[in-house]
Amino acid sequence: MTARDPTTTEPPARTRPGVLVAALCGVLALLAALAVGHLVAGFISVNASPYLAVGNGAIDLTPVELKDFAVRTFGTHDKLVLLSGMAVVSVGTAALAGLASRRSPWPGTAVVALFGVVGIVAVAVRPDLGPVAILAPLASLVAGVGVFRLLHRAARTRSGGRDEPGAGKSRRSFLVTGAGVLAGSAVAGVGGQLLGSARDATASRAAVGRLVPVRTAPAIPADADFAKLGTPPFLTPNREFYRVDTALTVPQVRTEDWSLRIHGMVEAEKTYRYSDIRNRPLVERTITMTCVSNEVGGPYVSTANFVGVDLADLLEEAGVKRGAEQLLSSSVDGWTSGTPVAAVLDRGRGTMLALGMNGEPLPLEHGFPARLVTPGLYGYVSATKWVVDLEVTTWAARQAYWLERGWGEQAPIKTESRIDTPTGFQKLPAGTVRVAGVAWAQHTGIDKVEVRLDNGPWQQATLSAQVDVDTWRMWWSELEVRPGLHQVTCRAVDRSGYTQTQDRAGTVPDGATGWHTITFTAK
Ligand SMILES: Nc1nc2c(c(=O)[nH]1)N[C@H]1C(S)=C(S)[C@@H](COP(=O)(O)O)O[C@H]1N2
Ligand SMILES: [Mo]
Repeated sequence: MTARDPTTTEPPARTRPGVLVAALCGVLALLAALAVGHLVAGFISVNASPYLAVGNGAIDLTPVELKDFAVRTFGTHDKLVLLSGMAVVSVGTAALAGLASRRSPWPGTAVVALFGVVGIVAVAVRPDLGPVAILAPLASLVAGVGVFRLLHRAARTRSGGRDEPGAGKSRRSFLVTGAGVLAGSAVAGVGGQLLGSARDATASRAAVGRLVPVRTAPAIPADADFAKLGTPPFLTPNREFYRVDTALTVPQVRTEDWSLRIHGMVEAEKTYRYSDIRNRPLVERTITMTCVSNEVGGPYVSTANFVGVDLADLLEEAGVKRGAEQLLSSSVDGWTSGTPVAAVLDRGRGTMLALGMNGEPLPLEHGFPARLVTPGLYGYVSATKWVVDLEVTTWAARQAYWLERGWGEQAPIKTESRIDTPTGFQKLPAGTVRVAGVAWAQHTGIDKVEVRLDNGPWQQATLSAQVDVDTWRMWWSELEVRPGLHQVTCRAVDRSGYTQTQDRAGTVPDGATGWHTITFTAK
């Protein structure tokens, strides 16, 4: 190392920043970029926030098998897992970008700019965001590049080596700049969050008040479930109702901003405002919903009292033209679903445009202000949440979200049953063991549930009172077991005479089949 005379007037030499400092340049620039993007998104829409937009883009691009795996493995935590995975990858990349820039700022600048471009693309392709939304990832790009250059300069400005007078000064200048970036990011991030939540739909939901149906659903009899014996309660409380959707953040739609447009193969296009629907005579129906991603024995089945109007009424007002096959419904976030027009117009089925659930306006995550519910069809072809658009069309003309990803066009819910008690690998005293669970065959009804121990003879379980053919039915039975490892299996028979098949099928393309078996130990 050449010694320099500190009194010379030559400009300060640039040295390579240390490894930690270099990595921090990248990570802090990423943080600043995301925070500034989040702040700008606070003025536009939370979904314009680059991190969420990229996450939503990743969800839409994920291969169907992987998504199915994620829903099965992580359940409702699938989104948290995705966001955490993205955090690890982006922080890692940003750190590497910083390290690659110890000599020249250009590699890091390029990577940070590339992050920005990915954010811009992710926002640009979202159907629920207008062109103004691009401002958020654009602000991220500018902030990211600017902050990276700033930190890089602060880290490299030195008058000489480590043990020379200028070194301490440079470290201090990096620390001061870095702390400033950190504080600024925190302010921007929190500001974006506050702005975003000020625009949420919670207050609008609270203002809806009670949705009183003119026709309430029949009261649920006390013997509709065997909750004391280990079945779920008949009605699923809203906060326990399963949730499946592609939205990383719950869409925020206020009743005053909501409208539903009906168009396509109709005689007259119609647009309804929230008050138009709310002021109609409302009906209430008890319906068991099921997700096509529910594995044998899985949790994605729940029951609620839904309040709303008959969707057939609205379609008839618009006048469905001959040749119409598909009702393509769109959510405010661009998700789509295709329901057979025949199923919607079938008065015996009772497809609803629902506003309420279990005595409350729809919870935000279950589709507030309005959603579709169709008894007997899996949710992805029938239950659009945050619904804003209904297009009457054909199957050939339009393909809905999951159909583009390999799932079936027609998706009636399959007859299934599940054991809730005992749970897998539970240890129980030998002797009399109680088995309990649920069975469903929406739109047909459950006729019988049978259980068997260790491939022994089938024995008939006791069924709960039937509430409706569109709802699940609970069952229980008792088995005599000796000490040891045992298996209990159940199967349902529906009212069409069909016995639930033993053949194992996966969830793709139109729902899992097979018998649910639980292994337990008796002592
Ligand atoms: N907007 C929107 N609606 C949607 C979905 C979605 O991803 N986006 N998922 C559907 C699926 S796959 C199911 S099973 C049901 C689940 O409704 P829930 O979350 O209220 O239980 O919503 C349906 N409606
Ligand atoms: Mo689903």
